[in-house]
Formats: sequence, C-alpha cells, structure tokens
Amino acid sequence: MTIPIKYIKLHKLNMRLKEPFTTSFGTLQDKDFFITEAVDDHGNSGYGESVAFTSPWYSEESVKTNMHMMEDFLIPILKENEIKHPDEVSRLFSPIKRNNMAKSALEGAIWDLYAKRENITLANALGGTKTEVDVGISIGIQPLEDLLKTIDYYVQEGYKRIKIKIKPGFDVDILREVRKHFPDTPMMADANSAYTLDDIEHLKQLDDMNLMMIEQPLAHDDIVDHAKLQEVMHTPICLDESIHSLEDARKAIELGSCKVINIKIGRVGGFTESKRIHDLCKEHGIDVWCGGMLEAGVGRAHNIALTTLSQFTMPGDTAGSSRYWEKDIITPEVTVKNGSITVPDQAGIGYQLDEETLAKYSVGEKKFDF
Ligand code: OSB
Ligand code: MG
Repeated sequence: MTIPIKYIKLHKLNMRLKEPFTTSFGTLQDKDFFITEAVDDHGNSGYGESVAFTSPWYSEESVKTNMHMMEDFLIPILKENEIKHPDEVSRLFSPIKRNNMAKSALEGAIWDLYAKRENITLANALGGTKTEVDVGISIGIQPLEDLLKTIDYYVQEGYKRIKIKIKPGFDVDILREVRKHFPDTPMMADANSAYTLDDIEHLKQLDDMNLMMIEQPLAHDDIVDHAKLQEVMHTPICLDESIHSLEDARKAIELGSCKVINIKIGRVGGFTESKRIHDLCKEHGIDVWCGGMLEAGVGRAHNIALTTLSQFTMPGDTAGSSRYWEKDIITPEVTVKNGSITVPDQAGIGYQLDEETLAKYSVGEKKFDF
C-alpha cells in the first residue's frame, strides 16, 4: 500500500539554547529550524526536523537553503511520486545533489508517518532492537575553570563519555589538565576540522591522553590527509563532516582514514543512508555512534531510534532535553538516567509533540497540499 500523504506542513521555529555552544568554527545559541509534518488521510502525523544552522559553518547548508530545497525541489518530488516504503525516498531525491539536511528533514517525517501507520516504533521500523541507548555529552569551548566544572557536573549525572571541543590554542594543554582531574573518565576530542597536516607533531601529543578517539581533526572535505594522520597516530580517528554518503564511508574505510564513524542522520541525507553506512561499518568492524546537531525533541527522538541499531557500539551525543532547552517541544522530554535513554515503546518517534510549546516557538508555517 502506498503512504497516502495529504499534506506536508513546515513549522518554522526559533529556539534559544540555555547556554551558547562554542566549537572551533564559531558560537551557536539561537536555533532556527523546521519541524516537518507529513499528514495522511487518517490524521496520522509523521515528524521530522531540519538540522542545518543559520550560517553554513558546519556544512554548506543553511536554514534558508533547507527551505529553498524543500519548497522548490523536494516536496514537488514527493507530490509527483507514490511511496510504498520510506526506503524509496532517498532514491527519489537522488537527482537533487547533496542538500542532505533538507532531504533528511522530509524523509524523517515520512519514516515516522510510516511507523505510525504500521503501529510500530520508529526504532523497529529501522530494524533496531535495543531498548536502551547509551549516551555521552559534547561540551563546548569555554574557559578551563568552567570546563572542569561542567565536566564534573555531567560525569556526576552519569553520562557515559565526555566529548571536549578543541581548536588550535585550546587543545593539548587543556586536555592534559582535564585528564589530571578526570583520570579514568572515557573522553574524546572534536576539532571540527580545525587542523591541517602541518599540525601532525602537535596532534601526536594527543596520543598520550588515553582518548577514545579524535573527531574530524582535518578539513571538512578530506579523507586523504586523515589517512596519513591515522597512520602515525594511535588514537582512533572518527570522521564526522567528511562523511556524507555510503560512498564516502566506503572510500574512507578503504583508505584507512578513520576507525570510527559518527553518523548524523541529517548530514548523510536520512535514515536509509544512515542504515546503509551502519551496515557497511558493521561488515568492516568500524565502530559507529550517533552524532548530534543541538536538536530539539523530534531530532533527538530520531537519533534515539537510529541508535537502537546494533553497530552503534559507542555512546552518542544525544543528551537529555534539559541540557539544551528550557522547555523542549515533545512530551515527555528526553531524559537520561545513568547515561542511558530508555527507548520509547509507542508507535513512531514515541513522543508527542507539545502543541503549546510548539506554538510558543513558532515563527511561521507553510502548508503544501498533495
Ligand atoms: O561536530 O558534532 C559536532 C554541535 C554543532 C555542530 C557540530 C557538532 C556539534 C556537537 C554537539 O558536537 C552535538 C549535540 O550535543 O547535539
Ligand atoms: Mg563533530
């Protein structure tokens, strides 16, 4: 049976993070994004979330390009084609190059709608079986004293690993200091592509710090130099920005550019491509974990569902709602206990949209009738 989409609605939201979040590429606090809603003729609603930021700092996509792609190209494709299963969406979108976060925002809503129509959880629809997922936390660049306090707080809360953002001038000395205070805490560093091969000798010092991995040390579009760096470092390299597709993952694995892959659903264009990358990594013994884009509740629910797949062997970045927001847009909010999230057992994403909170953050909406 086809999934009879009656209309798609894009809810544009503006939400302010409780605290600014600083990476090597800049500081984020105000988030504009879309909640996508795909509605069938029985009144079922599937939800997705766009994860591009206002400025194209992390990747080339932005809030505006997401809207442009969805409105002018991707929604028209959905209107013109019948969909039997959400796995077909990525192929339908494939004539449109890249713009993966825009694609993923719509594909995710269709996955949720499909799962709700089948009365199964999104996790089960994806083939996931875990009932709990382990999570760590990603901590932004901040003065050392604050950083130590922040880490201490989240270690007490039980998060399974701490990820520290680094950049040139805020790296080796900082991590050494953190290690002194937290000798046994599972820890990693994320450079968000702030270094080049000129920094090899400097980066090699990270090998003494017992890090689980270093994430995306080199350029956002590189897999060749990462292979050279991995050859001379013991610390596993994890790729984030460099992996946009199954093909990227295959090439990175073949070259030895990484030992770990951070899968972000938005960055790779949706759940179907995420599953493909997951399966390839499983075949090659590459560890996988689910990254984050400072999502609101819907994106968070999607990350949790994906993480139930078996090769997500390492804690992800999907922290609890309260780490980011005064009030999240879903009920219940995502909560973390002893570093784990209990996977919801209701159909679809398993969380309800909190209409009142959604309305509070709403800055506009647009409906596309099918
Ligand atoms: O590189 O993983 C990243 C946040 C914004 C942009 C890029 C990244 C991040 C994070 C935080 O590390 C992830 C999260 O807590 O959602
Ligand atoms: Mg990263």
